[in-house]
Amino acid sequence: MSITPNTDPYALADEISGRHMIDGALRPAASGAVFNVVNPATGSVIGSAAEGDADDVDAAVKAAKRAQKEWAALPARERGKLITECGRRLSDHVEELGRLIALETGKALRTESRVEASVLADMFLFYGGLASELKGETVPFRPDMLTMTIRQPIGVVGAIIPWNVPMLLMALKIAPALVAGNAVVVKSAEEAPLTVLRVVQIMNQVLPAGILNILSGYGPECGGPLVAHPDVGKVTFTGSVETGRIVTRTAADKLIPVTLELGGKSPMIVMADADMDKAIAGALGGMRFTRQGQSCTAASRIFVHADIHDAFVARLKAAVNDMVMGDPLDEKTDIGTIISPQQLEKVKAYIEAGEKAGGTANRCAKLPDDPALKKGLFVQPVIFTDIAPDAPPAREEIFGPVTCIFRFTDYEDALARANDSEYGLAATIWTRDLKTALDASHRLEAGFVQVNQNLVVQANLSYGGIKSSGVGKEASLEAMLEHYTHKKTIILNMG
Ligand code: TXE
Repeated sequence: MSITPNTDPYALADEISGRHMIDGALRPAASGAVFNVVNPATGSVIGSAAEGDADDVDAAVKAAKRAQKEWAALPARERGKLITECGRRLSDHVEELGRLIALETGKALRTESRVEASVLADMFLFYGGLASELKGETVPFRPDMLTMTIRQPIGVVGAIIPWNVPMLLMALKIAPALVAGNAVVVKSAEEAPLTVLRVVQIMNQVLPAGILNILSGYGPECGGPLVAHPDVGKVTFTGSVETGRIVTRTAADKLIPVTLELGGKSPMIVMADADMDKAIAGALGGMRFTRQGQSCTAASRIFVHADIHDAFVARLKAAVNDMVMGDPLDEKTDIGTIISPQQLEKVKAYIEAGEKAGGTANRCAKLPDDPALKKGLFVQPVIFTDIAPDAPPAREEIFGPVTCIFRFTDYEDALARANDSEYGLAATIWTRDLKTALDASHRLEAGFVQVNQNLVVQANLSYGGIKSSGVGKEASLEAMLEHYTHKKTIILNMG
């Protein structure tokens, strides 16, 4: 049986509203409670989500626990084939999922939402093909002994995801966890519960019931009990540093492992010898203004050599001024909306604080004048110049379309300032000099350093931060082996 794609996002939002996916079936919250899902471009309600609590968590974890043993007993390649089939089915739904996520999160369809939907399937195709890598080793010991290691699944994995790139961030967690033989219970973000529910619904056409469950609900009421549930053996979380700490404390009481992907304040260093065209394109991509800066790897601190600083700023401002803000579903739109009124207030407060601290807020692009969007959560992207390095927008994660540009003359100084952050997720350097590129690659304090380019997450490359940006890696074979299995040592004494 396969679900027919529905590219009318309003009809689809209505169709899948108000339910969790537990044990292979869409069902309402045990309490019957729901909360509204709002289109951030208009402020109108597009549907509802089940408001999960500890009872729903318990039902989902019980279903997962029941189903996991049989799933783990399947030959790994059989599981891999099913996950590959999920990837194929999801690739038939790119347009549908892209439109729904645009409606739900306000990310522009052409520049962001369709892209997220199209890379989603790839994550499942990648991990599906890695099933045969779930292998151990034999260790020479004595001729009458066989000493070996095997990889075993953890059991039930709890995955808590945010709203900024919910489909992809969910896939980074569930694809390796499922291939490794675990069952998963996902807790979606309250701001974006519908598209990920649809993804799980599509996957449940292929997977045995109970292997992949998803709950919607608020953090402390639904995410909290998921982390605390005695039958959840591992938690994987993407979100804020603050919540990451709460999740880790609960996990510590249970002595279970956690993977954390938290925030960032990623630096970009542009040397005087950089290829200006490439650096401008890199800054445009890195700032993620098309996602309203709502990205953990956003290049939110740009250090530009004094020789090229003014030209760089002028070109960057001109490029952002050319971007079109508007209805996320309109193909002409480059930049959509902020996710929620709370986030909008937070972004505005940072802009104000930066101006109070003496920074120059260069507001770029034009706010949409369509009356239908007058309640939309739009904010003009801001490029701060001449801002003090200790002003709040220069140090804290904003998660909005705000970047700070600083001038430097000395490479060592730029490097020290780039590293002067509590975060360490991503960093880029732009130069034609190989020695500087290599030196910076080694010395930049980040989990992911790129030279003269700005790639997004790749399925086969480790991704994750150091310092307050997280614990553990996602993507790649390593994530599946290290974070979703444990290594068992077996010694057979035949003497
Ligand atoms: O994050 P939260 P929010 C950063 C970004 C943003 C800020 C706040 O700076 O402005 O965090 O965003 C669930 N137990 N990032 O409030 O609260 C919650 O329901 C268990 C960076 O959205 O961390 C949601 O599913 N779970 C980040 C998820 O945690 C709890 C992406 C994330 O929400 C919980 C998102 C609890 N007590 C925000 N409380 C990135 N690294 O990309 C909340 N949750």
